[in-house]
Amino acid sequence: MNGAEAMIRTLVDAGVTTCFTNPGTSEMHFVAALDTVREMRGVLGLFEGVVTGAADGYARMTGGPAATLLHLGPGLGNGLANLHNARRAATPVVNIVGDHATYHARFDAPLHSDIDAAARNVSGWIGRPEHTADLCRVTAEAVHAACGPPGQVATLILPADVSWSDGAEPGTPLPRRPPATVDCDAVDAVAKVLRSGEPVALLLGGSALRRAPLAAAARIGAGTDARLFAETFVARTERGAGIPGIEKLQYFGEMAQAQLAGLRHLVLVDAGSPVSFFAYPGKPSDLVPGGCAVHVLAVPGDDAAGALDALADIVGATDGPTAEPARPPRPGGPLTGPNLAAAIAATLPEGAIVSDESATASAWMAAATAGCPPHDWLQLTGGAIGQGLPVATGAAVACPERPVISLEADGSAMYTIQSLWTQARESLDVTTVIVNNRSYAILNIELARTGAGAGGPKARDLLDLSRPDLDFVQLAGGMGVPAVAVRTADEAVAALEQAIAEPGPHLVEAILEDRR
Ligand SMILES: Cc1ncc(C[n+]2csc(CCOP(=O)(O)OP(=O)(O)O)c2C)c(N)n1
Ligand SMILES: [Mg+2]
Repeated sequence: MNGAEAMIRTLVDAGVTTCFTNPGTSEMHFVAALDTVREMRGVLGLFEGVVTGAADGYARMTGGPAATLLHLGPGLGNGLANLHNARRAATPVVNIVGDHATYHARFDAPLHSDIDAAARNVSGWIGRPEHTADLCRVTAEAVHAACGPPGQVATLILPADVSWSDGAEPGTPLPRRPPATVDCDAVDAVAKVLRSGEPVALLLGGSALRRAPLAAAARIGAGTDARLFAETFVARTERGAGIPGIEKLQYFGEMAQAQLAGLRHLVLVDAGSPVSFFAYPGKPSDLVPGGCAVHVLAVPGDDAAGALDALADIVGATDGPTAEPARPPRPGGPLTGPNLAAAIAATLPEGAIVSDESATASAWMAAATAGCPPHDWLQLTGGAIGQGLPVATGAAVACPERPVISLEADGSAMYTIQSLWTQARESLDVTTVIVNNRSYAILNIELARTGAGAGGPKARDLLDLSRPDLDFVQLAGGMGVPAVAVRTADEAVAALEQAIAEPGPHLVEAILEDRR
């Protein structure tokens, strides 16, 4: 058996059965071997940012990694932004990067570059097997490293001759590790803080925003005076009617500061200590109020749900509040941001997976859907835009039985618009809603906030997406995705209902009246 075939068998045996790829010559033996291992699915992405973002979305929904297959340093480079987002999401990814044959490197052929240097920035683990005999052991280690917990990007650099040579045997999967139990002393210490009578809040992130830990957190909130916050950008939140809804820390630092003002204790539950997303002249980076002590209940990789349960048993009520069922009425009138959000909330199917990269429209979307039937909400975790469409694609591959709604701002959409082609190729049930404000609207706000001034015509031109207007209906049509443009709230509701009712991918281009 050659290295490639044995490697794919090793991946499958370790539970990695989907490979998102954009391959090249150095990956041809891996590509050929896919036909010898029935259980491995290959999914083509037409840009590496689609491949890496799809692997992220897939793993957010399955909990286990997909593999990527990228073409040397440039392919990895193209995929880097969404690997950065995956790293910030603590997503497990087995990131396979093909390389030249070991003996070819010294000739410095055109595609040769320092792959390790590029990989280091996003990878928690890097392996480079030099011999076919080692390949499957290293592959099993890569899966093990990717899974954590916490999940991480494990990059396996695969020289072409290691892949094509014979003499490989599939490797034995390594056992998956469970999350680490938080010890009783740490739980007791936080219980004491909660009983201190001083103003205290829990900040939940990562694994703590799923249904069970949210229920435990709500019990703690109901049994004490503790306030509950969720991190601003989270890989996956379970939300909707019957699930506790938790106030998010706001994106803008001064708003987050106002939310946290007066606290004497902040308890982190799989969350980072809050910091401003960017530095602004004269404004603080650290958002923890002066005189507020920071405590850690659970770090990434810990059993945050178990820790919250134990804490709730000590200080919590038997039950906590959950979100009331509430759908806004179908909106009418012009297509404003809030009206579009209401149209989405009026039509959101139960069990939907929402990939939210709607940028300035996101707050409306989240507020309008809070009481919709239960659904998952996937966000941009690392600030590198161009993630929403790939994440939606990967989530749809992972969960073919669930509808995926991809809320996508126009500017962000254009980074990885090729995702639509993969959605068509794979017949994925994704409804993409393009929030078209013909603008990098957030940057118009940031221009003022950073103190850079109001911006002259040259500056404003760089934040404007007109001349020519992007036509997403044509872009989608050219990639095999049926699409319609809507300009009123009624049209939006009708288009969404049709797109959601029909299987397969659809795109609704929502042309907002209140453009910036
Ligand atoms: C990879 C990457 N490049 C550039 C940026 C800077 N950036 C942040 S928001 C933004 C524009 C967002 O515009 P759009 O997606 O249309 O959302 P809107 O602000 O209009 O709601 C840009 C270019 C970024 N965050 N990530
Ligand atoms: Mg925009």
